[in-house]
Amino acid sequence: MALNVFMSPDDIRTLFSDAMSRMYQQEVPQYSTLMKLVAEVNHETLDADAQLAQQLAANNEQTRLSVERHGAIRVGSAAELNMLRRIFAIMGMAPVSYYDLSSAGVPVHSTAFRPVNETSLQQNPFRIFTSLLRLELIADDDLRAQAADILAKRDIFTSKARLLVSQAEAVGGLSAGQARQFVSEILETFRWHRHATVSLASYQALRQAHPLIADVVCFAGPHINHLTPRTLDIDAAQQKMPAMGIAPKAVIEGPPRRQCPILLRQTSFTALDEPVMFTDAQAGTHSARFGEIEQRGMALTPKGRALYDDLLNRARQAPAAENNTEHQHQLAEVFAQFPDDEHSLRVQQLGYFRYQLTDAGRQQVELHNPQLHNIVMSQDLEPLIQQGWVCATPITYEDFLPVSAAGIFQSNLGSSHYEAYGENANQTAFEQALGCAVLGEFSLYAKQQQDSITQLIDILSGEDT
Ligand code: OOG
Ligand code: NI
Repeated sequence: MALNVFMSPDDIRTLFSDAMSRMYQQEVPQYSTLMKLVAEVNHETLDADAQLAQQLAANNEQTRLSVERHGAIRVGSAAELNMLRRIFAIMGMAPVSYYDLSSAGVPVHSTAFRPVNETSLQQNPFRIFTSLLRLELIADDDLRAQAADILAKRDIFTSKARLLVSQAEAVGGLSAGQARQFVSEILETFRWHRHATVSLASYQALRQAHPLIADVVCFAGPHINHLTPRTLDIDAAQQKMPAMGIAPKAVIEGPPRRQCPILLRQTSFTALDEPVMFTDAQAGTHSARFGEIEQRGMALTPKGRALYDDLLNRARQAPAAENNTEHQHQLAEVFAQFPDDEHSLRVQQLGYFRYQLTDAGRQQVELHNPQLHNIVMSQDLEPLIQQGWVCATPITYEDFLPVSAAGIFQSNLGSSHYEAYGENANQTAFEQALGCAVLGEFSLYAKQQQDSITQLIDILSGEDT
């Protein structure tokens, strides 16, 4: 089959992201409300903030904003995770980063499947935070064996989905028709099931061990548990949620509000209590599915991230705040030590930037300004930025934060408190289940930054014609 008859992985991902969004809007109407609210806030924010609008334009991010979202699923076995990796690969989504949630009392470890190259991210950055249940953390032997047994018996993929994955792998892609069929087949895996696959008593026993275990083990598949649109002003969105009938969680996770947003800020509404039928015809409820919104800022270098982690730890040592206003106030005080202007963030190498020639810079190249040559030789871009010949735009953070993710998980586990499982990270076991190593987020951002510099230097040295 000739290459050009395949639908591009980016286009398949967009079909999938749209289909998931439509399905979740039908399943969880509050998600539609959130989408409307976010669209409204984004519109108002862009109208009021010309600089932000310009930054999005410089990063080619205006188009992706309206389709941008992430989702989350939880699977029960190595085989399930492995198959998901193959499915997501067809949509141009690769596993990035390893997240250990066990230290926060959640018996899973995770990765995020997402596009990694710049054009794919610009088109549609759809990400799926994917967690694998760690049965070895269930203390009770019988319960652990029972859970393993239930999981071993289920197949969360349709046979057509399996067939299309093998075909795509064999020939290197899917035709448009196959791609549409593929998306509709894999949608089945993420659908909500009102009927549990176990009796009420089994459900209760697993739930007693940990609600998350029950969520993963007792259903026919890994229902999508939230979809998250990206807002440009999470404080405004959080404030507007109650008026639209949605009660947000107590605090916004992540860094405080800043002039130069960093990493990721998130808020959510708590999981719905939904009716479930058990195999012994008993009725009950289960809560798994919720809504979330996020605001994305600049990706940080390892040095910037270390500072973030350090300040966040310090802020978390203070007694928990009563409400979000107070929490944000406490955070802001501690984070006063994190530089908040682009120049400092750049020269102290705390964040990643994309370097591009400005129109004024292009003119200088055309005029063969000899100053350019000297600057290129010195490998120092700052003078060019000062002259206005080069602009540096923050690179958007595309990943997740383990402490925030733990906060989101926990806000959905009800009022009970769950003890940490101790230092239990096991990236090797996770990667073995996955079938490959996860990519490191820092090297991806460093490459984006370096690619922009290489391109720029080529133009400045007249090597790009
Ligand atoms: C995933 C929670 C993590 C995020 O945005 O940090 C997450 C889950 O509850 O399965 O989605
Ligand atoms: Ni999320």
